[in-house]
Amino acid sequence: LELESALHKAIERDELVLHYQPKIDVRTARMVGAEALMRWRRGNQLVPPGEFIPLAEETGLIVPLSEWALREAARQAKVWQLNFGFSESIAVNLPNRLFERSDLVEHIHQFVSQWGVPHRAIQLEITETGLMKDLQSVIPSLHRLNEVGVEISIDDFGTGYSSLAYLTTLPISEVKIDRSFVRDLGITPQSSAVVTAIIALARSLGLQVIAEGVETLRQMEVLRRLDCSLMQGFLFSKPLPPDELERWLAQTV
Ligand code: G
Ligand code: G
Ligand code: MN
Ligand code: NA
Repeated sequence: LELESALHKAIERDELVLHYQPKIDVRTARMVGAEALMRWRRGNQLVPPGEFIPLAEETGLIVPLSEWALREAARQAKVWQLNFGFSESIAVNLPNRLFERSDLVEHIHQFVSQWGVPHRAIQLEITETGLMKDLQSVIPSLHRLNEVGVEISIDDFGTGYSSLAYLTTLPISEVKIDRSFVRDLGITPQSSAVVTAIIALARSLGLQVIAEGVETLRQMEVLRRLDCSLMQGFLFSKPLPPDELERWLAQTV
């Protein structure tokens, strides 16, 4: 309960921060976008999302928290646009209950207008499991977001048993191969079979495909051989505070 009221105040007290992990195109070794990951600066501690997102979801605080993240990502995109000519998108993780809200598109419109960035400055990640669980209530948002130019990426892909038939009807632009398959690449034949299948599926649907959780050169090489050149992971960079992302930002122009 104490944590809950502290989290409640965290937004107004300006205790939340976004860290950013670059998405890399290994063909050029350049950043092609970044994923925003929330942290809570509590006293001199930096609390990772695993320790407060579940509570936020239970208590409903996830709604103002997510809106804060969207607004902050739009602001950051503008700052990087001005300082570095940044024109890629920042991916924000949203739980399905946000996609179920009919005012999601209006909120995003408000934030990007406020900061004067295009809608495509914001990309949204929804987990495959979340998507499939509430498919019917999430679909209207996906279409409306797609219409205004906000791209949707399916996070943790390969873990959620989604129906191929459904996927082809959804206005999504990217799938992120789940870290668990990437981890076992070059170790178990099953993992490379799954990754090969995901890449083939994504290609045939005209989707962009990115591998997350890339930690070793070996994994990177296997992925390249499978014709997947977009990657994210500790091999390239952990999630960084905004000022430390500058090394990558300076390369995007
Ligand atoms: O950064 P870290 O590895 O601790 O993130 C753990 C999990 O928290 C990840 O699954 C990530 O998607 C999720 N997460 C990080 N930031 C946010 C956020 O802003 N909103 C939501 N809903 N989840 C987030
Ligand atoms: O669920 P989601 O994909 O949003 O999770 C993002 C989380 O994954 C972040 O907390 C981030 O710190 C973590 N992460 C990013 N790169 C790597 C990596 O290479 N290895 C591992 N184990 N975790 C990573
Ligand atoms: Mn994610
Ligand atoms: Na993920």
